[in-house]
Amino acid sequence: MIDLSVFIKDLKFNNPFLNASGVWCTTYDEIEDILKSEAGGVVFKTMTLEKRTGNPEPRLHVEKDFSINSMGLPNFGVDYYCQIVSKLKKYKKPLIASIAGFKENEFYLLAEKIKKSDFDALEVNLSCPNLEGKGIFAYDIKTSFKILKNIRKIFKKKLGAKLPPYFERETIKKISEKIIEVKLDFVSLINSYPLGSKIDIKDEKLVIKPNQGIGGLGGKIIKPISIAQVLLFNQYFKNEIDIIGVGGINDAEDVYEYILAGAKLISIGTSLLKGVKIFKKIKIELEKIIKEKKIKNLNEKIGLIKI
Ligand code: RRO
Repeated sequence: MIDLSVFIKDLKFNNPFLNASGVWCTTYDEIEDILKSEAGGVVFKTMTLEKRTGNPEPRLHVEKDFSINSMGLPNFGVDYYCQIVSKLKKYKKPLIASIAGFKENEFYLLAEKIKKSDFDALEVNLSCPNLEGKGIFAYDIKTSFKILKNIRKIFKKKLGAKLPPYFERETIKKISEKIIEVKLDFVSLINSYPLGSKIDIKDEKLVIKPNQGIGGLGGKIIKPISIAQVLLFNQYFKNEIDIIGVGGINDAEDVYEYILAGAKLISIGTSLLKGVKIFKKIKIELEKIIKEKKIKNLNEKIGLIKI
């Protein structure tokens, strides 16, 4: 038996595989499917204070190498998730809440509710690309860190942030330093690339409807973007903050690449759209790689890229 377990501080995951928030994690049944699968834990759909139906359809387009979504945060509202989380404790896997506010104060109200619930960890989603008329919080660094600093005072369990891609090394250095200062436990890198679009030339139409047909880009084609973010953040974190790598993971070679770049856990988004069997496939493949490479534990390879 190969030991795939990993820890974020004292929170144990039997293996490093999670879903990316948003995929297969909105309804009770979907969340339970993930917990019954080979996944090491579950991240819930990003929740808001009130229930939301999200953006108009069509709002998701999937192809072999990419997906474009403009879901617009459909979810049942924080109270629903805080209620069902207690029933899901029996699976004995980490249960991670994901929250997003439209205004600063909403983040604090959400964090207070999560604090009183049975969630094991909280991911603050600062990077939703699909809210009409709203920017991405994470690109407003001052407000983002005010929010994270205040949530850190409220929420004492494992706390992380979901970030978008950044475009300059200096920005990543500055943000990394602030994350260490605020004492986050983890970051998820990255949310979907914010501006993606596709036109179907047959009917000369945009494939998704909301936001001028432009939405978050995910899947295989964003993997190099995400790997570079993980490499840079890991370099600046100096082992103080754990990284969850997200973007274009479809097999165990992708997982291994993220581990070498500096991720401790990985989340699967676009490839999970076809169902939770992906977790078993990736686990079997990863065990094979570990045997072939004759390593004892994945932890010994985190960030150990040769230059
Ligand atoms: O619901 C969405 O439109 C959505 C969210 Br909250 C997110 O964080 N990332 C994404 O690609 N879509």
